[in-house]
Amino acid sequence: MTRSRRASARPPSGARSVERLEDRTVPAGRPLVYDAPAAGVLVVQVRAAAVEVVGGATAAVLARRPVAEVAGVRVNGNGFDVSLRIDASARAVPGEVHFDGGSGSNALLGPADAATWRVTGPGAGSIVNTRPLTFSGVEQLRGAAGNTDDFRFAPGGRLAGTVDGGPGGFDAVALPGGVYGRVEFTATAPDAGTIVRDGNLLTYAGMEPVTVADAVVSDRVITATALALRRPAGATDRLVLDSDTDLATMESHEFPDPTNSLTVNLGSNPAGSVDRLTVGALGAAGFALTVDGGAGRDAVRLEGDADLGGRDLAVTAEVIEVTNAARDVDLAAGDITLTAVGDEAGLSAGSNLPLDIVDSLEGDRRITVDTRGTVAGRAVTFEASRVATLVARSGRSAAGGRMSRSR
Ligand SMILES: [Ca+2]
Ligand SMILES: [Ca+2]
Ligand SMILES: [Ca+2]
Repeated sequence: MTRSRRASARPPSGARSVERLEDRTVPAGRPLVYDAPAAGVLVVQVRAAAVEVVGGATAAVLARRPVAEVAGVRVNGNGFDVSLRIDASARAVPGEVHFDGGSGSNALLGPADAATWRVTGPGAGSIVNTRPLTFSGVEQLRGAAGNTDDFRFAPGGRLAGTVDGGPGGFDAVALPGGVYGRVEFTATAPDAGTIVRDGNLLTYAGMEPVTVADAVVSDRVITATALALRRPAGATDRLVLDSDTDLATMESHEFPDPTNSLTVNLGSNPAGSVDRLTVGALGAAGFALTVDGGAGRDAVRLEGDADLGGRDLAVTAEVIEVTNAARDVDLAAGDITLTAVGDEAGLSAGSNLPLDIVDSLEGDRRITVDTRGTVAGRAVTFEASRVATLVARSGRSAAGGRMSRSR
């Protein structure tokens, strides 16, 4: 039961002044405290006007007290590997629900309805919806399936394990605020990856967009495949990296311009595939831009105007294009270095040596610059070359190229 207090009448003249209080609810009972006796999954819920702690596997009621007699719930992991699931009905608990995982490995499993999570310290934070729910000593956060989970990590927010949005629905990671020297984002699956903020590692899974809103970052490094770098519509100081194919290899990643440099690593892709990055119109951008295709075949296309304000532009990929069928492309930067190179190991020389190295090997290292546009820099360097490691089978030697005998 709750009651509200307020001072109603103005005090008579000369009487002691009485301050008018806001309406407030005051839980009438005392906290329901449950210390886990063993590892396992626990659930906090409200059933039949009672607050319950039940076993996740057995649904056995472990603790129960009428709602009217409860002022907050505290579940202690008590040193065990305990996970706590918050049933949506727990919003009817009077007062605060707190889960202290303690020294064990602990997961907090969110409610089935929409939840906004705030992680403000190491393994600590809250779910802020209609009822406050706080947690500490927690290693894993997991949202429910098919809902909206919004995870917000403050600059000091850390998690030793994984933050998982859960299957389906629309779940997001946001990293609002903060000033960082270096932020590294690595996509490991369409909905999973890592974010390292000055050494603070965050591992995520089951997410749709990832946004790093409002953070000030000097050097930003992003490792992900098959994507486009562009400005959101109407924006002049924000960027979006996202997949440019139906077969998404990462989720959308939006962030403010870094103050010093942006590095995009396309990473290693398997033989027969091509990592493709399209760089749209960046307009005025005051950061150095480095794109490195990494291992595997890579194609980078610069198809919009960009002025890096005297900072350098460097692109390394097998195929580099500065072109746009619809318009001129004007690039301005400090040093501009476009390098179309790539090692290709294990190419069989067969039994017909010497190879025609020019025709066979150089055809797919290419830099294309549309002459309608301009490429203006302090030093502009284009290099296209290929290094092949030939594998001879019968002791013959290759003419040209680099040779190794691996079998
Ligand atoms: Ca713990
Ligand atoms: Ca979810
Ligand atoms: Ca690659």
